Amino acid sequence: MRHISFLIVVSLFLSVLLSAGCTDISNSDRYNDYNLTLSYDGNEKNLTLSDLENLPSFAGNGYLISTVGIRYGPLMGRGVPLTEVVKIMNGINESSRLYFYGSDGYLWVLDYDQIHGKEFITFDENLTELKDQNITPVLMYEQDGKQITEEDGGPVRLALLTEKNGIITEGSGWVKWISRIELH
Ligand SMILES: Nc1nc2c(c(=O)[nH]1)N[C@H]1C(S)=C(S)[C@@H](COP(=O)(O)O)O[C@H]1N2
Ligand SMILES: [Mo]
Repeated sequence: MRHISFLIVVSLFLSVLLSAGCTDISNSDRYNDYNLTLSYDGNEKNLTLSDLENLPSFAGNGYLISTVGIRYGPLMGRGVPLTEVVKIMNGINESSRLYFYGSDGYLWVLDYDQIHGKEFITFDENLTELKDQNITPVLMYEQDGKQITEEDGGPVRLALLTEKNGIITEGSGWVKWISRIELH
């Protein structure tokens, strides 16, 4: 009897240890195994999270509103400007579009002007539309100084950042869990 309870205690202890270990491993795996595919002119190039972190970055303010009016932010984001990403894809022209895919299959498309930060719909905090705001769209890998949580769309999320604060952008462009970008 003593042996049996000892075994139960040991196996309980082991299973707690293992499951704790697994959560840690699977969480950091999401970042270590992260792979972004760039598809352009018949080529495919894969980038890791550290590849992205080693590219030129932009840090700025982010603030989004969902279609049902939920606000996320204000936040500080850092990421690779899309103008840097398209350099890796051998550049773009005025009829180019970028297709951003989330790992859940979500798709959002930006045209040439938007890749350069123009023609986004923006609002102030009273939701009055603001014209001609400069946006810097980035592949965001850091939010408020930390890696982005899975819930917030990490490891990498498309973010519409601004130098000024208090500028609200539409949430639909903030593609979570970016896994693939195609140039069309
Ligand atoms: N991958 C992915 N990204 C996404 C979405 C999605 O369904 N999948 N929803 C978008 C929309 S419509 C909004 S408003 C914001 C916030 O959505 P949430 O409230 O579902 O987080 O994320 C955007 N990014
Ligand atoms: Mo939305």
